[in-house]
Amino acid sequence: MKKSALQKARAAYQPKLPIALTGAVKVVEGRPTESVADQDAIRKLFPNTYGLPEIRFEKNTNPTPGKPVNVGVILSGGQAPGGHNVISGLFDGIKKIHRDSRLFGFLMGPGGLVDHKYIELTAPIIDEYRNTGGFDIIGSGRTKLEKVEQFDKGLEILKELGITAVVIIGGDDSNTNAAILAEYYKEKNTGIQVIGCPKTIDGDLKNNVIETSFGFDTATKVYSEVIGNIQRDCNSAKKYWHFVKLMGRSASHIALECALQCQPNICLISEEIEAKDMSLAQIVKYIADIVTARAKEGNNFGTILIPEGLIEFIPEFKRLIRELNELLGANAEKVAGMNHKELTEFILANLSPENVAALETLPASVARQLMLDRDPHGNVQVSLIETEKLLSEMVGEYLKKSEEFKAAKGKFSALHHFFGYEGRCADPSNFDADYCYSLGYNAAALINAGVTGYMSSIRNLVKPAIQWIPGGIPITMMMNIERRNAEDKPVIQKALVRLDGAPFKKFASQREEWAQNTCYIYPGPIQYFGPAEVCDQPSMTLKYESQH
Ligand code: FBP
Repeated sequence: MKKSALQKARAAYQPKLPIALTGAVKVVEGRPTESVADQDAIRKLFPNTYGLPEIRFEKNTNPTPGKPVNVGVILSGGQAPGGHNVISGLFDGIKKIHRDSRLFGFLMGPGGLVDHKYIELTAPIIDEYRNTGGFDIIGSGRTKLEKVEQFDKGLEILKELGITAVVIIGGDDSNTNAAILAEYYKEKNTGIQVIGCPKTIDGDLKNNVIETSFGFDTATKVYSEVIGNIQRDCNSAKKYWHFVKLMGRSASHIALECALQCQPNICLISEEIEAKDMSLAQIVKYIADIVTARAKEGNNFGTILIPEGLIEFIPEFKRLIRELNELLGANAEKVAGMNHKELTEFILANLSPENVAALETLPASVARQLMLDRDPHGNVQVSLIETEKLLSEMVGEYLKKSEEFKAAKGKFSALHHFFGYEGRCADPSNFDADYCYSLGYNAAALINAGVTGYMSSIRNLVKPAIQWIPGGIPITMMMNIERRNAEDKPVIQKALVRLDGAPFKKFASQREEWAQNTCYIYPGPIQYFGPAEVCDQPSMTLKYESQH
């Protein structure tokens, strides 16, 4: 593979490890755990993996020699910077346990396990990918690993390759499936361990015990660089309003982090909109009022950050999506064979009149996306919905009728951007390079400790890497019961932006100032080499969260 000069220099970067992982480790067990909610139901569903203790690793002064182990690794879901480092950390970790250990990568996501598609990851392959972005070393996919037939099919290849541990690198849904797989393999006495790793740029796989998912740091730094560039252009030309939609599926963590880094004029936070029960019309008015206030001072320009999941949080559309999910989930077999026209007719004939009305307020393209485009987990594919255009069109219409805007001699000209794929495969920041390598190395320690159904956990992340605390968290501890595809399912609780959390409070305390005055920050590109205060900083979200 041909490499850029930066990638060549970057290949030599040695990711930092927590001190506890630098030699042999000692397992320190904490108290038994409980799931975050619905304890009885989760305990019943996971009789073999529920209630296990948290684990912390400490340096071991009296190590016992390790045995060789064959491990399988799977990348699941959307790409996130640092995935290759999780794999290289895992590789180095199992080789450290015993040099005859072997690592197999299942190709193109969980489907590779079921379809028996794999490669052995050897040192020359691993070395090609150290500190690089992307998931191309083995590819990723969104096949849902949830059926017994899939688990049994996977078992065949695991046995054939002598694999006794599988590491699943994924988001909340994939780690939920990792927990189900761990429970099944334990129940069947297969001797196969399953370990999860917290991945997603969305930042919504976090809780009291998992401080952040990997990839969030790099992706938000990439988006913030580009938003900063746009803001500088905006402040130079002073003639456009830039509507910037940012990835993040449901939660608004990415938008919030970019707002803290860039200080745009407006940033919508879906969780706040839901909490305040704001309708689409009220959101439009909120934006139009700020556009008007700036126009009064001759500032006919600005930047607006929009989380991609917004539509799902606006109460009238949330109700609509909930009913659509129930309807499509309950009629899954029936609708499977329908073409778009038949499906649309079926939906319109069966939805409540209130929700048909909500659907009709949307442009046809958005309505179609809500009805028809779902991923394998049944989620609305929010990245396809052009909320930035929907909002700017509605704001434009509102301003055309506004006497106040006319009196201010305001002008409104909008440009649209969507940042998502631009950041998902960037070369990991030093933070993500170190964090991911540690997560992978730590997963090897969890395998060596003989546990299953655990997520690799590295804590104390605002401190220098050497002080990070490695360990493992039972995945069942993060679970609750939620309604999915018309069924109650055990799932890892998604972390939405907390309105009482320090990052949101910081933003809320400053946004009026940012709206009226032009307070842009231009963060510039990620720096990989140079002083620690420039290169080794965690996200602002992590910093503010750790202060409270
Ligand atoms: P994961 O939750 O799998 O990490 O996905 C993150 C994400 O980038 C979301 O932000 C986005 O909505 C989605 O993937 C898009 O996925 P795809 O490219 O498969 O449509």
